Amino acid sequence: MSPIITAFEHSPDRGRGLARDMRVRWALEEVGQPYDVRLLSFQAMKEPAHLARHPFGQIPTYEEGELVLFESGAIVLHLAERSEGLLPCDAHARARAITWMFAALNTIEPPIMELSLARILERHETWYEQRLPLLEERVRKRLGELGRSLGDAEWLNGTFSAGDLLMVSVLLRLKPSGLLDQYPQLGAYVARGEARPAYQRAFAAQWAVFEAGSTPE
Ligand code: GTB
Repeated sequence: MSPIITAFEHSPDRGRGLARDMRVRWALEEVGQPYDVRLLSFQAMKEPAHLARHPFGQIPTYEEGELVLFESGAIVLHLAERSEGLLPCDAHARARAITWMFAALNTIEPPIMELSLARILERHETWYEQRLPLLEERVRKRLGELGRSLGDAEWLNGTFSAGDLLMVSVLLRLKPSGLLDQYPQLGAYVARGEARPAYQRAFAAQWAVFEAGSTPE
């Protein structure tokens, strides 16, 4: 039986692939694992059936028989550990790839999320214009450091890994802000991720959900 993931029935990102089921879909596509999707309304996400899968009532979750996981990073790590293609075999290279997974989620994603949430939720606050440069500067600092670390390499750790999958997923959230355009090397890195056939298949799958749910004008 195929594993089941959960995703938004109506994603607020309107099919742009920014919700966190996208990284799980991408990982499933990279390892060639077919999967089913349970689409949830915001209300269903807070009901007992889903809270039994996810203590915080969020998406994505992952069900594989008796095993139920939440947290997109943990799901991607689980998939990467039990398949080939997302983590190198060499022990040191594998540990470094996992380090990049944590770096994506713990060091790069938080300032990007803060900026992104401010742009969406705080736009009309009196202090928004004052706070924005501070939030952007925090993101720029990390982008500069990440760019230096990537250098001229194609991927962060030699070959493509789950570290790149999560890092590209996190950086994609910056697209609407235009900040990524100031770091051409990182822009090219993100474009390489987006060009991967597995990414394209995952994107098309979540786009199909958006299209099916949108009413024609
Ligand atoms: N740390 C968890 C993980 O990585 O899995 C975070 C999961 C999470 O934030 N899930 C969000 C959710 O379920 C969806 S992805 N939110 C509903 C709730 O908390 O009640 C976050 C997200 C939402 C919308 C956009 N967007 O519109 O662009 C992008 C990302």
